[in-house]
Amino acid sequence: MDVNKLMAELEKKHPGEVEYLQAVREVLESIEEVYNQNPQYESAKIIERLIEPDRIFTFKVPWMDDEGNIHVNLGYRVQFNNAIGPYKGGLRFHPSVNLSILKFLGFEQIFKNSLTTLPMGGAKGGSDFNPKGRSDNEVMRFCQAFMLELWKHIGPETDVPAGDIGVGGREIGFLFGMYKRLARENTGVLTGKGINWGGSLVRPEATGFGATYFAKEMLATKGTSFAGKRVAISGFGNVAWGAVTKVTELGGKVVTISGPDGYILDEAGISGEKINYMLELRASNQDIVEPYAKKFHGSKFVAGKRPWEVKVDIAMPCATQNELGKADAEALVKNGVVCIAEAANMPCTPEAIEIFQKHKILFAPGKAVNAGGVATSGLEMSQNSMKLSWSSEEVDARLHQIMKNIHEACVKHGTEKDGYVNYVKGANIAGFVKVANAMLDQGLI
Ligand code: NDP
Ligand code: 2IT
Repeated sequence: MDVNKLMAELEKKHPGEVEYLQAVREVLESIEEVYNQNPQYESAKIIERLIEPDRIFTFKVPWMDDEGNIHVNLGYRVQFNNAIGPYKGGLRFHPSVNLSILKFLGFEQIFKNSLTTLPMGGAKGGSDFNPKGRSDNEVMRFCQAFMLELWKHIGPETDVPAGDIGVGGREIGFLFGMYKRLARENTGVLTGKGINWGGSLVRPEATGFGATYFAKEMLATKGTSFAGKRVAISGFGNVAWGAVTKVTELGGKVVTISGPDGYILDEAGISGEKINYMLELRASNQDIVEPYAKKFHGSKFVAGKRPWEVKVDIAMPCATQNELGKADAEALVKNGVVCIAEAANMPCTPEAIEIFQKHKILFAPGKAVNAGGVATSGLEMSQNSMKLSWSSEEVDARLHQIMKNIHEACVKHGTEKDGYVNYVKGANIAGFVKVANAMLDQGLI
């Protein structure tokens, strides 16, 4: 495989799709060696078949706001690969959403889902709809209009969407209600459902909890743990909330969260009622963290900055892609960081990752660290199929075991000659091999 040649061709076909090209390059560079050792992959053109989505649906979403004004947004579903199971992946509602972002997310989802060991293919979707400042009724009308088109392309054995940025329990409810009405069936076609209508316990917490379990395993390879460690977290959404909760439970002290307006520094640690307040802050739909500093004395708001300048032992980016760049990585390293676990999807730029790896610091990529979210979606699908529900202890125990297994797979495939674990390589190889072999088994389709 010639990575640069493949990338040049891809760039020619999809100029300007920066995030998608970034995600593909990372995977190709990681798997190059394994690919070249297995000529059957090359002769079946596995890479060329894997880097293009199976299909993309694009549609308009017209909806009416509370004042009677009409808006038209764009809706998408990218069905990337279903070699190991039905298409599976979240929906993102954010004004920045475009095809490049959804293709990067759908591509990463293939390998992430493969790592979970559960039968799920890769997909992603969403809209450039901005939920900021919208009422519940507006969000409902938007979700209904979105589903009016999406429902034709999904189904419990075909494609199972879930949440992502801007899509949480409320939105899944509105989407599910409309799907049910259109399809005239009550199936687990979305995950992240409410607990009274087919949802799984622990799904809301799963991404943040899973990320923390994974980071715990990383720290254990160095004989250490969260106890007494200072932790920087970015974002203040679903994933950040889950991570703050579990890190605190394991004895770590979370000193930051952040929003598009800046970050909060709370030297006393974000615990107890402050964690509950994060949910209020998110639900306020205002996109700002500043009110936290007004509510909790002793904490401070740092406007327009990211939390990576704070001296911490562990960093867990939980907001969005490319939110931690070269200068941030340099600052973290200078301040003695020992572990970076990506809880968001692709939050660190390639330049930042290079710095962490050069300094042999524990660093693991989103597709391994945050796989607990989709893994628990997979467990929701299992419970829906059985028409049974498991206790939170049972779901949490399965999630914990899955995260341990993913960590083990990364160590197995990513350990370098000097003993350093390259988790990026490990995750990409372990995720890729299973999908590639499934594609070989199933012939040219
Ligand atoms: P939420 O919508 O609950 O929270 C997203 C957070 O990221 C908010 O704080 C949000 O601020 C911030 N954010 C989003 N876009 C931007 C941007 N362009 N610039 C700055 N900040 C931004 O989403 P989640 O917590 O669910 O998702 C967070 C990350 O975790 C994403 O990368 C997502 O893909 C990933 N993830 C989510 C999973 C899930 O199950 N929910 C599973 C695995 C990964 P605001 O929106 O206010 O701008
Ligand atoms: O990025 C992700 O893995 C998610 N947003 C969760 C996807 C899912 O199907 O639960």
